[in-house]
Amino acid sequence: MKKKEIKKEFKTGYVALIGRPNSGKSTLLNNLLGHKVSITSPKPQTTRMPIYAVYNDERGQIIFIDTPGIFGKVSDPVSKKINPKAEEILKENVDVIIYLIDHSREREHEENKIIGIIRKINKPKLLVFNKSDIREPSYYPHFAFLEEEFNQTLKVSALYKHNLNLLIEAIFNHLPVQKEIIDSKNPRPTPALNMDSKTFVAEIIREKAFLFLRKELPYTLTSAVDEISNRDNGTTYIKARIITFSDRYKKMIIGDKGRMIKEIGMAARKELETASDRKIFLDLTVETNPHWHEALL
Ligand SMILES: Nc1nc2c(ncn2[C@@H]2O[C@H](COP(=O)(O)OP(=O)(O)OP(=O)(O)O)[C@@H](O)[C@H]2O)c(=O)[nH]1
Ligand SMILES: [Mg+2]
Repeated sequence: MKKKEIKKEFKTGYVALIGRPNSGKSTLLNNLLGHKVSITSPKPQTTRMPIYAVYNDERGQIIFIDTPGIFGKVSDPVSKKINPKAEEILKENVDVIIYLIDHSREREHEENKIIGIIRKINKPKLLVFNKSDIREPSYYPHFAFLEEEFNQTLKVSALYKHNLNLLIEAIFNHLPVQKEIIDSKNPRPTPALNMDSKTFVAEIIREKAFLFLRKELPYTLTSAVDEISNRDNGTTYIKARIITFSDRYKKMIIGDKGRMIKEIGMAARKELETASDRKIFLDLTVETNPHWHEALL
């Protein structure tokens, strides 16, 4: 049998998004793809595990890997689990590295730590300054010395989708010519390659908890979905939990007269209804488990 011919110049490969927490990696991924794959929030350490998602166009196929932000100080048990993950990804099968920098933040030891990690890797690297919509403060000159170490430098705004087409073009310029890795003709059940529906819904709930809860509370919690079922009356029933370290946190997440958990649940439900175009009944409770972080992969 004749082997499937590789389309000329069709390029594919794995592209890792690396950077400090809050630099905008997940926002960039969602807006490059044009749909939500990875949750985002103004709080650092929102992404807790690498997320794989596919971009396809006539030039080829990019498998993006969103990673948890690399941070300097590691003290709590959740951070200890999350922090090594991006570095582990870089040791895997990655074809291009995108180092995303928020130019509106000073270069401190955290950023220097990431520079040290990326320097050791001998692969095509793109230096991407994000948040170009922010004029001041700006610390571009702090990072200018890096330009010669990278294959290409770009300025983008992930949030306002500025220059994202240039970024895709730059990525394709550095990917190898080879046939597609993921079958693009078969529609996928979930937005990310490595997330099932329950995990994706749990992530949406966690995002809303990150948005509404103040201070350190987001770092005390995780979320889990136990059931998703389509009912005869046309609604989808979802049973989910927010799990936190102690009863004290549980009380705060529930809030006065249950107001906080109601707000989190309502925001999650609205987003899920828009995404699925179905009416959702979200049964959301809060529970205490001081050991939940041990299950983090
Ligand atoms: N002004 C502006 N804000 C942005 C831009 N990109 C991202 N943000 C904001 O920056 C914050 C962090 O974005 P995320 O995408 O969650 O950042 P991240 O790098 O994935 O963070 P971690 O998952 O914690 O590592 C959010 O409030 C975003 O809305 C941008 O281009 N301009
Ligand atoms: Mg993220």
